[in-house]
Amino acid sequence: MLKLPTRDILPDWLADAVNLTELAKGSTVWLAVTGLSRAGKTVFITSLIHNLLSALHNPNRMPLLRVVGEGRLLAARLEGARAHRLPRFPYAANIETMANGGWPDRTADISEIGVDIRFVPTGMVGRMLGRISGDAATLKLKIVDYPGEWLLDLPLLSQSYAEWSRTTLALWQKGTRAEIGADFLSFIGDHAATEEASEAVAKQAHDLYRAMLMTARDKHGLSYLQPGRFVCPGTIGEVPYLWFAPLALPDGSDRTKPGTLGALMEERYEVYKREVVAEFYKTYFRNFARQVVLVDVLGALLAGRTAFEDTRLATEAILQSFRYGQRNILSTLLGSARVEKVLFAATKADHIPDLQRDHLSALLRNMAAVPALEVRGSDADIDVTALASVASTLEGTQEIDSQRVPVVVGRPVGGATQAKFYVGQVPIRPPRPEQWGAPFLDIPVFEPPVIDPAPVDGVPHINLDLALESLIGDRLR
Ligand SMILES: Nc1nc2c(ncn2[C@@H]2O[C@H](COP(=O)(O)OP(=O)(O)O)[C@@H](O)[C@H]2O)c(=O)[nH]1
Ligand SMILES: [Mg+2]
Repeated sequence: MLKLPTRDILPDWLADAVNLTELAKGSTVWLAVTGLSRAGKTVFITSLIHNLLSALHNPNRMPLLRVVGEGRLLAARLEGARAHRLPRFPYAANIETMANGGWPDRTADISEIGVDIRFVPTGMVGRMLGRISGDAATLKLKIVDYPGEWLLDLPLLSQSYAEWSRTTLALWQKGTRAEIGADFLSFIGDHAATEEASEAVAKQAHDLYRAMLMTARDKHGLSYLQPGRFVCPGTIGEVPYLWFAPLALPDGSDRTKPGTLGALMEERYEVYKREVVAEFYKTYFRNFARQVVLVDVLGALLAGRTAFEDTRLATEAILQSFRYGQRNILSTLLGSARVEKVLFAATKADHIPDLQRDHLSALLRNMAAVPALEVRGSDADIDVTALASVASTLEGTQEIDSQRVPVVVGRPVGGATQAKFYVGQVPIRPPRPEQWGAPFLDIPVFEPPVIDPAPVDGVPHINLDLALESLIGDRLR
C-alpha cells in the first residue's frame, strides 16, 4: 500500500488544493434550506433530492451542477435512517404525493435528510488520489429544513422586554395591522403593565396576541411576525414560558416592578430569548455553513402592497442573520463558526417567462437590500437568484396588439387543457406606493408536471442545478 505524502512535503498547489485525508475519507457539508411558510422549502428539498438521485440516469436534468455535467458523478443515494437528533425529512412520502399530482403537506418544524454523493474529484488531485487510494471521494450532504420565521427573532436578543414591547406595539398600532389587532390591542388597553401579575391575564393576552399573528399570516399574507415560535412553534410544545405578549409600558421606563403583570411577561420573554432563540443559533445555526433562503417574491407581489412590504421587512430581517459586520450578538453566539455561503432565491419562477426571471432576482436583491460584493467585509458570501424547484409550465409566445410577447404555457388547476398565459411584468424595484393601483401580475395556479416517483427521470426545474452548484459545488471538485 502506498503511503499518503504528509502535508508539509506536498507541492504548494497540492497542499492548498485540498485536505487529502478528508477527501479520501469523505466529508460532510450541511446545507440548510429556509424561508417563510409557503416559500417553497419542502418542494425545493424534495425536488433537489429526487434530481440528485436521478442524476446518474438522466444527467440532462442537472447539467449545470458540474459534478454531473462533467460526468464525475459515480453514485448518489439516500443516507440510511440512523439515530439522528432531528426528525427525518419525509422525502419518500413527498415525491409520492407529487407523482400523484399533488403538492406535499404543510410542515412547520425542523427536519433533516442526508444524501451521500460519490464522485471523481477534478483535475490532477483527483487522478493522483485515485491512484493512491483507489477510491473516489464521498461528500455527505446533510440537508436541513427549518422555518425562516425563527430568524425573525434575532433582533429580540438585543432588545429588552420594554424595548421589544414598544417597537412591536408601534408596528401594530398602524394601518392594516391595527385592524387585525383590534381585540388584542383593546385587551392590553384594559390591562396595564403595572397591575398585579396574573397567570390568567397573561395567558389571555398571549392567546389574543398569537391569534392576531395567525390571522395576519393566514388571512392577510403578512410575514414580519414576532416571535417566530408563536407562528411556527416546532417541537417545543406548549411550555408556560411562551405565554407572554407585549404590553404598553409607561414611556421612559425600562424596568418592570416585581410582582406586576409586566414583570411576569418580562421574565417569560427573557427565558424565551435564552432557551429558544439563543439556543437555536448555538446548537444548529452555527453548523449550517451553506444556506439557501427561499422567498416567494411573486406571491408577495400578487398579494398586494401591504403583504409585499411585509415580506420585504421580513426578508431584510432574515438577512441580518448572515451579517457579521461589527462585533455583534451573532458573533458572540456563533463563536468562530461562520455561515460561508448564502443564496437568496426567488421561488416559483416557472410562473413567469424566462425573460422576466432576471427581473425577479433583481427585485429580490433590491427588496432585501443585499449588500454589494465590495462592501460585505466579514459577512457570509451572499448571492441572489430566481428558480423553480418544479417547472409546471413551458415557454411560449403570443401575439398581443400585433407584438410577439413571451408567455408561459401550462394547465391551470382544474382546467382540462394547456393554455397560454401572459402574466404581466415583474418590476425590478419594490413598487412605490402610487404604483400599486393596478395589479402587476395575473398568475393562475398550475398543475404540477407528470413526475415519476422512481429516481430515474427526475423533476423538471429551473436553475436548481445552478443553485446547488453555487452552494456546494466547491465541495464536489
Ligand atoms: N409552480 C410552482 N409551485 C411551487 C413551487 N414550489 C412551491 N410551489 C407551491 O408553493 C406551495 C408551498 O410550497 P412548500 O414547499 O410546501 O413551502 P414551505 O412551507 O416553504 O415548505 C406548494 O404547495 C406549491 O403549490 C415551484 O417550484 N413551482
Ligand atoms: Mg415545508
